[in-house]
Amino acid sequence: MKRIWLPALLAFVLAFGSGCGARMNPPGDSSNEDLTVIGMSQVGAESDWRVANSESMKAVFTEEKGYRLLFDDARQKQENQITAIRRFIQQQVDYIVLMPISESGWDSVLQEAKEAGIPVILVDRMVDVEDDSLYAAHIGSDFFKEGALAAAWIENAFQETGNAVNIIHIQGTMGSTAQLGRTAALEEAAAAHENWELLAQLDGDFTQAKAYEVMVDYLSGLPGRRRIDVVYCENDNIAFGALQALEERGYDCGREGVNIVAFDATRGALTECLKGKISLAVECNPLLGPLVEEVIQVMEAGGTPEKHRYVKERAFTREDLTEALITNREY
Ligand code: GZL
Ligand code: ZN
Repeated sequence: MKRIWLPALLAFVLAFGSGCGARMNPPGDSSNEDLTVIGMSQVGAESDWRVANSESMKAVFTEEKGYRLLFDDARQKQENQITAIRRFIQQQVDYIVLMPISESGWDSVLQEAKEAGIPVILVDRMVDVEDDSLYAAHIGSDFFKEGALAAAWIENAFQETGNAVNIIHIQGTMGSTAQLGRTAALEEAAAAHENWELLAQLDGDFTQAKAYEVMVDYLSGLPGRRRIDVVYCENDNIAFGALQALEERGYDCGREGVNIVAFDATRGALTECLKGKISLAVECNPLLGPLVEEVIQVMEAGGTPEKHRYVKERAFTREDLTEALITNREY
């Protein structure tokens, strides 16, 4: 037993003994120290979008391009992200890249990163902090705008009928910027259209399994078949779960039946859209790796990156799609 303490002590001294503020490689990492060390805290792997987002990051931050990427998957728990950030601080990484699962709860750990002199770059969703000097830059989507695209499509699809538009709203991870923005846009549009009926708001947590579960619960709780005009799904994986639950109960999904509106526009959703099962696929771009690298390059050169950068996004209906277009998309 006693033999193991010496190497551990040695590693500890090496890791922390000389760490008086000098940038250094993580303990036990003796490779060439001129790599830019990036501590990356990813939400998890809850959706196709998230997987594409992670792949985009790993494709950019390679050793060949001069980076050492320390990638942590938080498995959908904020406390795991906070633990990872504290570990990155201890390892004295050069940059922390955070894809925050929710907006709240970040002030203290980002303050610790600031005191350690490590810039934080936010990707995808936002954080709600008192002091916005706690992050150097944010790159993501305008989620309210995405929701507004969907609401405009619903308005256009149902304008000729004066009667009720029955909508089921399945939300993403509660408290995440994507959920907050997409929800606000629908609720604002519903308030402006007295004939829009929000039949239910269900928590789908951005996963297919949860969406299927809550949709099955909802449908089996109905006295009988109810006319459902729209199911507003806050991401594609929610749409896949809702579609499965609806079709199992004999609902016809498409322009003449239940109109499924979904966000992300991953290849899977575009395929369902081309088949006519999803009526509207609103794009949310996960390929943010190159934009994060641009921010890091600006900072490496001593510059100040723009505080917020929003990616351009559009929406697709069946008429916009072909097999070739779908095959050629990157995610
Ligand atoms: C949106 C992102 C959301 C996606 C979901 O930018 O935060 O999280 O829409 C993912 O697929 O789970
Ligand atoms: Zn209107």
